[in-house]
Amino acid sequence: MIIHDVEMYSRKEMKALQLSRLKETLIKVYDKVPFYQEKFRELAISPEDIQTLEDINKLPFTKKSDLRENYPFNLFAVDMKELVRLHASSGTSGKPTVVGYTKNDISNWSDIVARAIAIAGGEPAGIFHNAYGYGLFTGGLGLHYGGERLGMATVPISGGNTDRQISLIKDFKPTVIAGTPSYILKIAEEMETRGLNPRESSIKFGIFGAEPWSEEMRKVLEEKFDLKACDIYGLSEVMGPGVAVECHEAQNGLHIAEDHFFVEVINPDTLEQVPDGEEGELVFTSLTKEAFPVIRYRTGDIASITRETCRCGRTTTRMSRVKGRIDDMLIIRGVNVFPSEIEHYLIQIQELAPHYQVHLACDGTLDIVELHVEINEEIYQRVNGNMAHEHIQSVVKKVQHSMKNNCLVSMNIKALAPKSIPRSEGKAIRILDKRKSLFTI
Ligand code: DLL
Repeated sequence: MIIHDVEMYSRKEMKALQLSRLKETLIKVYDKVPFYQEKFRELAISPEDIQTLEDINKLPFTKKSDLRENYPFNLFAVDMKELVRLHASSGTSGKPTVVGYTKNDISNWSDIVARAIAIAGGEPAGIFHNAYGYGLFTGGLGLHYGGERLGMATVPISGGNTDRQISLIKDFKPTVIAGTPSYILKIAEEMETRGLNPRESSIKFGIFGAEPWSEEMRKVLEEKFDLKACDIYGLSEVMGPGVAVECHEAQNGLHIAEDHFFVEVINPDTLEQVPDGEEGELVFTSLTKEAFPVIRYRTGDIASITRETCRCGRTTTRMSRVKGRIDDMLIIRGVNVFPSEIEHYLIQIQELAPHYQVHLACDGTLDIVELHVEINEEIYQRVNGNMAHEHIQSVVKKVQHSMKNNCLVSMNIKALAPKSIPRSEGKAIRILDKRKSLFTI
C-alpha cells in the first residue's frame, strides 16, 4: 500500500526535496550545536558552502564516540523544554548514547514507521502484535506509534513472557507481528512445544529487524508461520526503526525513507564514497530532525545501495540487507566473516536447529574459534540423546566442511543438544568474545 507521494518521486524531485531540507538542517546545527560549529570551523566551511547534494562530501563525519563525548545532551539542537521523549542505548563500553525528540520529531517518526508497516504489508484496521522491547530501546515505542498512526489496533506486548505472547496470538488474531527474528523464532518453537502449529495462526506479515539475519532465516520464519517476512532497519542515533524497510511485494532490498534521511555508502578505511552496488559502511544525515539532527553519521553497518526502481513501483533508494556491524566482523586467520554469513550456511544443514553462537577464546598465543550449533529434535531422538553417537560426529564434519568451503574458515565445531543455546527476547547474542580482556577483535 503506497501511502505517500514521495515513495514515487522522480530522482529529480527527491533530490530537490533533500537539498532544501539538508540546507535547513545545516543552518540549524551550525546555529545551535557548538560541536558542529567547531567541526565546521576546523574545516573552514559554513552551511552556505553546501549548494548541491554532492557537496555533502565537504562535511565532517559524526561517530558514536562523538555522542559519548557529548553525553548526555550536548548535541541537541533545541531547548530542553521542547523535548518530549528521550531514548538511550545501553552501550557495551562506557556511557550510553542518548537521543532526544521534539513533538514534531515524534510525529514524523510515527509517519515514517506507519509508512514502513504499510510497505511491509500492514493495513489499517488490522491487529498489530508488537513484540519489540518497550523502554529505552527505540524498537517498542517506535513501532507502536507507527502502528497506531497507520490505524492498526496495536498490542504493546513487548518482548518476553512467551506464554502470554502465544495466548494473545491465539485470542486476538493479529494480522501483523513485529520483533527481532531470533525472538520470533523462539515464539514459533514454544508454540510447537505446546502442540500448536504456528502456520494456523492469523499472522500474514512479519516485520523483523534490529539485528542481522539471513535469507535462509527468512525462509525458516516464513515457512514456520506461513507469513511474508520483511526486514526493517534503523538505529537510535538516526531516529530508530523505520529508516528503511523491505516491501512485501518484492522483498528485495529495503526502501530508505529518503525524504527524511540522506544515505551514503563509504569505504570505512578511505572514507570515500563507493559506487552504488558496492558494499561499504552506511552513513546517514537526518533531513527533518529537530532535537537531535545528525550529520554524516557513521553507522558501522555494512550494506550496499541501489537506485533502480523496485518491482513494487517505488522509486526510493534501496539498501541491501545489513551484513553486520564492522565491529562484529570476525577475522579468522586473515579471513573476514560476518555471523550472518555463518547463519546463511548453517541453516541449510538439515540436521541442525537454526541457532548458533560463535565463541572466541585465546590460548595465550592463538585465537580459538568455536562454533556452537544445535542438533534438531528429530536427530536428537534418533540417537537417543547420545551426543557422542557417530551420526552427531558426521553432522559436526558436515558443518566443518560447509564453513571451510563457503565461509573459507576453519573452526572447531561443538554440537549441542536441542535448546542448549540461550534464546533471546530482544537482540540475539551471536558472538561471545572471551579474548576481550587480552586482545580486542
Ligand atoms: O535496533 C532500531 C530498530 C528497532 C530497528 C526495531 C529495527 C527494528 P539500536 O538499538 O540503536 O536501534 O541498534 C541499531 O542494530 O546499527 C544495526 O547494527 C542493527 N540493526 C538494526 N536493524 C537491523 C537490520 C535499533 N534490519 C543497530 N538488520 C544498527 C541488521 C540491524 N542489523
